[in-house]
Amino acid sequence: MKYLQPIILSILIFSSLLLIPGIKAHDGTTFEAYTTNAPTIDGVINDDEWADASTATFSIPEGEVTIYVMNDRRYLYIAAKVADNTLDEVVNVALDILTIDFDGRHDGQEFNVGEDTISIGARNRIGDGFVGPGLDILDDSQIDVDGMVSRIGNFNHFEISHPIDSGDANDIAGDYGKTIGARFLFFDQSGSDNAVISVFPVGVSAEDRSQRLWADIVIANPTDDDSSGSSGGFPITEVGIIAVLLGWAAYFGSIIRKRRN
Ligand SMILES: [Ca+2]
Ligand SMILES: [Ca+2]
Ligand SMILES: [Ca+2]
Ligand SMILES: [Ca+2]
Repeated sequence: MKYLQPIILSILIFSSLLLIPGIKAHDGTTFEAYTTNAPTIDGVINDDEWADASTATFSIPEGEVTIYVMNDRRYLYIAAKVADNTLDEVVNVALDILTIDFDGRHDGQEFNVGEDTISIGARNRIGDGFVGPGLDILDDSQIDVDGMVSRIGNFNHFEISHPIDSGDANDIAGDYGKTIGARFLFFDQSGSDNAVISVFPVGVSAEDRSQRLWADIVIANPTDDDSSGSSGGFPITEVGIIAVLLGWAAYFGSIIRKRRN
């Protein structure tokens, strides 16, 4: 059985390589931002409401795209300001769409069965789907997406929200501090002869299933105090008990004084 030893050894080395975090190399972009102010999902990216977000800017054929990512205690918020000369909305023929595909397991492997994908398109068509058994995208039975898009100047503004943990097996199951892989797909079908799909991170393809070079989203830890229950100093109940005790002390004090007189 001596010949088995090199085989077992190489299996051990290979599996330990798989466990080294550095191996699941994503592209190096990390979005991580907490906000205490939930943005209004109305298809208008106001600088104020997205001031806390992590951003990335890159070029597409028609100009620039800026991506915004942040989370609060319940939701992941994503927005994109996309240079585009039209907001196309011919249903099923020419739609401008923002799609985000997730690597929920953050394994950097393949975009595979069960993984989460969300989208917001022209006419405010929202999508919450998953990779089906045939590797096609199917709709979730539980839709956990809110989103809107509008056109401002020469830009399309996409805003979308998705729960950190919806409880749906076909969605990301995030938690504070957890890292999730993501790629952002921008479908632009300006005119019938000019369909473009731009992808972030740059260099990632829309067709390739490999998640190796996707970006990272870290679900940021809350920076605000959870002030429910005991708000700084004395909890309400203790203040109440002290007030009652002082009241009784004053009452007995007055009785004692009366008896002495
Ligand atoms: Ca808004
Ligand atoms: Ca367009
Ligand atoms: Ca869902
Ligand atoms: Ca989903």
